[in-house]
Parts: sequence; C-alpha cells; structure tokens
Amino acid sequence: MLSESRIQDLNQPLLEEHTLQFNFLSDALSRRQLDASQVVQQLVDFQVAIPSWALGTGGTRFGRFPLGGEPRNLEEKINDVGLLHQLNGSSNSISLHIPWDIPQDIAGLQQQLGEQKLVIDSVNSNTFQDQKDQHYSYKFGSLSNTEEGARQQAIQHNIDCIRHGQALNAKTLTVWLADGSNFPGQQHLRRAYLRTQESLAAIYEAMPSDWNMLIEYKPYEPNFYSTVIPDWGTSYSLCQSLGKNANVLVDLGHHLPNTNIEQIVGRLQQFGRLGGFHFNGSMYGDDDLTTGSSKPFQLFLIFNELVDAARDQSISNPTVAYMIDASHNVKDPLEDLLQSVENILSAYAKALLVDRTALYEAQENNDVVRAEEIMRDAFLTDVRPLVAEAYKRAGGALRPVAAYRAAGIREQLIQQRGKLSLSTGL
Ligand code: PSV
Ligand code: MN
Ligand code: MN
Repeated sequence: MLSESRIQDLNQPLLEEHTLQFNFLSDALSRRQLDASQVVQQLVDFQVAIPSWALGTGGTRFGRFPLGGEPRNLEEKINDVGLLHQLNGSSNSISLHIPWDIPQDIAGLQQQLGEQKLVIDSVNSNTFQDQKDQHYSYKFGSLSNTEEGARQQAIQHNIDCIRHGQALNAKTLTVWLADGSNFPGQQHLRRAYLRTQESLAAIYEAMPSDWNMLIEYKPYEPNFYSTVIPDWGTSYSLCQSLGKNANVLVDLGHHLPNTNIEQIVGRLQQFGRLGGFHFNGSMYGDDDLTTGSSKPFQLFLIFNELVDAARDQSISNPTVAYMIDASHNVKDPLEDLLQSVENILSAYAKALLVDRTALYEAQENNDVVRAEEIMRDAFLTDVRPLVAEAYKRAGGALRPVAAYRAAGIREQLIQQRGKLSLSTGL
C-alpha cells in the first residue's frame, strides 16, 4: 500500500499549476452557469469496479508476455485494486470470477477489504471452460446444452457462485454465456433460447431476493455462427421473463462495428432495464482497447444518455453497476486501468457539462446544427482539471499514472511476487 503522505508528496510539485488550471476552468464554467465544484463531487461519487481478471497481462491465442509482479491469488488481486483506489479514489470495488477467485479465508478477506476500503461488486460465473473433474463438458453449451445433466451442472455452478458471493456480501451475479453454434443448422435456434431461459429461471429462483442478475449479450465469439444471447433484445426478453431483479448488461466490446450503442443505452433506460456496464474499447473485437482510447466521442455520447436519463423523473432505471472489462497483453494492466478510469471520468464530466435546457430547445425546434454545437461545446471542453480535482478531493494523486510510475509500484510488485508470477484470467 502507498502511504497517504507519499501521495501528497507526489502531488506537491503539481499543485500550483493544477490550482491555476482548475480556477481558470471554474470561472469559465460559471459564466456558463455551471458549478465546477458540483461536477467534481459527482466525479468523486462515481465508482467503477475492477475485475479480478484485468490485473494480470492477458494473452492472445498466439502467446502471452507476462511483465512480472502479477497477483497470484485473491488477496493479491484485492491488494492491486486497493492500490488503484488509493491513486484515483474511483475504484472501490472488485468483481470476482468463479472458479478463478474462490474465496477461502472469508474473515481474512473481509478484514482486508475493510482496510482497503473496498467491497465485492459482483460474482461472474464461468461456464465457458471445462474445469478439472467436471462431469459434463460445455463443448456444446452450458445453460443451453441439449443434455439435461450439463444444464443442471451449469445451473448449480451459478448457484455456487451466488453462495461464494454471499460470503463476501456481494449482491450481483453476472452471467455471460459462450453458448451458441459455429455452423448453420448445428443448433435449433429457438429451442436453444428456450433451454437458456429455463436454466436462467432456475438460477433466478435460487437467488436471494436482494440480489441482482445481470445478463450480458454478445453477438459472436467463441461461437461464430450464432450465440444464444447475441443482442440486447434477447437479454431484455430474458430479463422480462425472469423478474425485476434481472437486468441487461451492456459490454461495449460486444457490438458489431458501427452499432449505435448510445441508443441502446437510452432504450434500456427507458424500459428500466439497464443493469450494468462493462467498459472497454474496440476497433474490431472484444476487449481490445483501453476504454475511450479510440472512440472518446462515442463514450461521451453514452454518458450523455446516462446523465440525461438520471435526470428524467419520468423513468425509473435500477442503479447501474459499472465495471471495466478489459484484458491487455502489452501494457502494464494497472496503468491501463488507471487510464481507463480517467477516460471514463472525462467522458462523464463532459456529459455533465452539456447544456440540457438549450439542447432540448434545439431538439424541439429541429435546430440540427445548434444541437450538434451544444454537444461539441461540452465534448471539446478540456475537463482534465475537473478530473484531477476529483482525484485530489478523494485523497488520490493528481496524476495517477505518473504517481504510479514515480512510486515504483511495478518494481516493488516484481520484487515481492517475482518476475514470472502468473494469474488466472482471460
Ligand atoms: C468474454 O467476452 C468476456 O469478455 C465477457 O465480456 C465477460 O464479461 C468476461 O469475459 C468475463 O467472463
Ligand atoms: Mn463483459
Ligand atoms: Mn467480453
């Protein structure tokens, strides 16, 4: 862990410049009737969960290039998230993947979580790989498998995930299925849906009433002809059939190129069914890039929908669970997560700056150019001083990535855990 005073020392030489920039932006915003301090508070309150599988270097199917110092067990993963949270004050929770992260020493873990001011956000089931000693294979699907025994085994695994989560006070089960088919005709498409629906209903029944189920969709991979839950419509219909505690999870990487994701987000909120978000970025495929690195405008438009819906009294959407879902093979994963959070906070800040009254007016009057200009005004504002101020207010570093490097964290982790440490993960 970093000491608070170490972070303050690292902030010290940057403070004067930061204060100048923050005051300058606050003045400019106040001339637009915007209160910078209020925006900063909303950024401070925004928390995004870190998945345990993003803390080690990911791989491609061609190879993996570990950088060393990667967490070897759940305690070390929690420790890494604690470090991130110290640096940016925005990552106060961790998502577990079972069976990679089966909690053993519950009391010890609870104490560690408390000390690091963290909570467990969600548990994610894994029925996309066969585990050692498992009776039925998932080669042809899990919750949708044609074999009753395989489906029961996958249902039981999800119920076990809930039990593991309960031990650590989690309240969310996230279900992502690799089920689908690789060839035309391989699978009866409607029956596969019905079997999935039945299996999910059995899990939902077993879920405590204060738990939520998030159902993730994905149009391709690892199956390339069809997936059983390819799109938000399928997730939505499954949630509708299950009950109010099942909601749709939008993973940014799970869309075909050029999909209007912000519109999907708006629709789901309108229907009160947007349950969660997995942030990442992509050019071609899933989980490829750092969130907001290649399409920052799209990320802003997504946040614009979130902010707009949050202010609309006429709709009631559940609290949205935010998580980063990424896995990189060339960057230091901790640096990447700090960058991702920063891009997320920047997009959120910009969405908070949109002049909504003027925008609604322009929209009602079909003033296309004016509406677009309003969006551009917000998007082109340099919000870095707001984000830095939010870090500072939360006791974090003004520049988290620079502080991470200056504090020599990776070097220390390599010393403690070794050059060749490996973590499980995607
Ligand atoms: C596979 O596509 C995936 O990236 C999904 O997005 C899940 O959320 C994640 O793995 C963890 O199972
Ligand atoms: Mn995901
Ligand atoms: Mn994914």
